[in-house]
Amino acid sequence: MNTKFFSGFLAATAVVTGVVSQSSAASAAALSPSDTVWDSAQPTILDKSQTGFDDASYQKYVQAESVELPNSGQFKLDPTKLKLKYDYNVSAFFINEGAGYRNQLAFTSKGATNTKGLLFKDISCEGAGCVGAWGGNALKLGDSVKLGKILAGSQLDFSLRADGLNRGTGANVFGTQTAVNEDGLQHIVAYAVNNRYLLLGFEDLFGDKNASGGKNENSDRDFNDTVFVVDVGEKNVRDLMKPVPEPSVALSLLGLGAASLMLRRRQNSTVK
Ligand SMILES: [Ca+2]
Ligand SMILES: [Ca+2]
Ligand SMILES: [Ca+2]
Repeated sequence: MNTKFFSGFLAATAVVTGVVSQSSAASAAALSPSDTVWDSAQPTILDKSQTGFDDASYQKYVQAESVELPNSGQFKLDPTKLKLKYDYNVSAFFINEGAGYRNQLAFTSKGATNTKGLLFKDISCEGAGCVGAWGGNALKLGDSVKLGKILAGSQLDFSLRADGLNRGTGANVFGTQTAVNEDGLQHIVAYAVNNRYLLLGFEDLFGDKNASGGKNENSDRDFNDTVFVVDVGEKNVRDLMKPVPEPSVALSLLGLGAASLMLRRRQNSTVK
């Protein structure tokens, strides 16, 4: 376990409130745990030597394990409103996973392009650079899958089947719509990074922080359980950044440096 390599979702300034505007976009709902998409074969994975994608610069946004997520300092997006204004051949890139669960990730596109598909069937990562070592070694940092060409006017959405590889149809599925998640909680954060890529992080544990009993899983709310980047093209990213910028996320590079130093000194913390 090498959490010291990860400087975390940084920024000592603003704390994520767990509130990303969740109004509207009712059309986007999480896939059900029994959706056939989860039974699909793993789509072709391209590694970073094939795509030229550099995951290294995104590892600093991977939150230290079990530490509640502060703000990334990047531009926060509403993950329920990832609507593309321009056609683009979209890809998703695996950044890291701080999760013992064997999570699965899928997407939907609604609108001009109506489709859905599995992205990663077994989100497990062991070895150099991985947050943990909990079994499974299906992905390497920077591995990617193509979503295909998504036409302008389509809305992208993402669903996580938590520990779906083990739990199958009995697993929880968390999506971007807080109100639709069974625990009524936010399970994904989304940022625009460097005005160029979307960075998303899922929380895979059911329930509120440290809640137990019932379906609760003593969640840490660290939102690092599946961290991935989506390439929708720079023009789409800039378009998504247009509405309602949040003053609280004014970029603080000084804060970033300080947080990185502090977190590099952090010793291993409890694994969730
Ligand atoms: Ca975690
Ligand atoms: Ca895992
Ligand atoms: Ca977690």
